[in-house]
Amino acid sequence: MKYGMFYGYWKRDWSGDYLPLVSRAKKCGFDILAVSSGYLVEKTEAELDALRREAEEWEVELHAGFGPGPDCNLASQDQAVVDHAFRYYGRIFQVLERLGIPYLGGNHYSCAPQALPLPIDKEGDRERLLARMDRLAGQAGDCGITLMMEVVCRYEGYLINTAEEGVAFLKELGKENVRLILDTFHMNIEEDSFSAAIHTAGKALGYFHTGECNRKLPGAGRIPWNEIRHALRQIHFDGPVTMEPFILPGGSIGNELGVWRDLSGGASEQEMDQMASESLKFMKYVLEGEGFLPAVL
Ligand SMILES: [Mn+2]
Repeated sequence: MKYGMFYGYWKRDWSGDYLPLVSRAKKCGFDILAVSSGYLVEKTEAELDALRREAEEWEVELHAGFGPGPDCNLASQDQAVVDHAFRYYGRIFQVLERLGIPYLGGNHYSCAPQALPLPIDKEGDRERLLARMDRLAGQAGDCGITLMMEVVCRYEGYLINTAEEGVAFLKELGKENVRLILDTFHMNIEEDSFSAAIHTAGKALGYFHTGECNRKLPGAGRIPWNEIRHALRQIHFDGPVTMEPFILPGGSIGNELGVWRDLSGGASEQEMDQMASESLKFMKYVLEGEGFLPAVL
């Protein structure tokens, strides 16, 4: 099983400054560094090649996510927006192929509901998205990329908020290279049961995101890790597990994600790394250890 960290843990501002984080992730024990593809498409070929070399040298896998804004909304009724979205995704796929990144994770290929005029046409958007995801999956497949559609909560999405909605969408779509991401932070808001949601996702579950209810590091809060661990084992999940903690206030990350207090406890850079390592040990114990879970954080 491979474990990752989303780069935003270490940053106060969104940025494409991924190079120094490759070795940092490795030194904390992670196999994967997850980055945002929106910045990757801005990089030169030389910068991309340097990032790939760094990742190879440190034996760190790079994974990527994308959170489309309204200008890249594949469910849009505006053909110009859809054309732009396909062109933009095309650029992302090219970059991911160059970096050897096998997955593109992300919201759900629409955009956040706050970015859209009300009322939202959920049924219409879903129909439009189905047709366009079919084409997008083909485009991704040509580059060897699997699309990981993330099930997100009501504050970040409106088309797929639960595992049940995700599985129903994938069933209608019928594409092998489109799978689901479940995220404990979002599940905590939308799902009746963590265990039932994981069983509902079953084989469609390709990727798992972890974080506490307040987006602290896994193990620092009250997410029911024992229940999650049993359910993941029962469905024989063996995909990547990447944590997405956000604990630093201020900057564009803190402001966008609502981190209004210092959840790090005033941690130094070194303490941030130590906490990440401890949380990773906890995560490995959740997924692969035996016996009852210890409280480690
Ligand atoms: Mn997530």
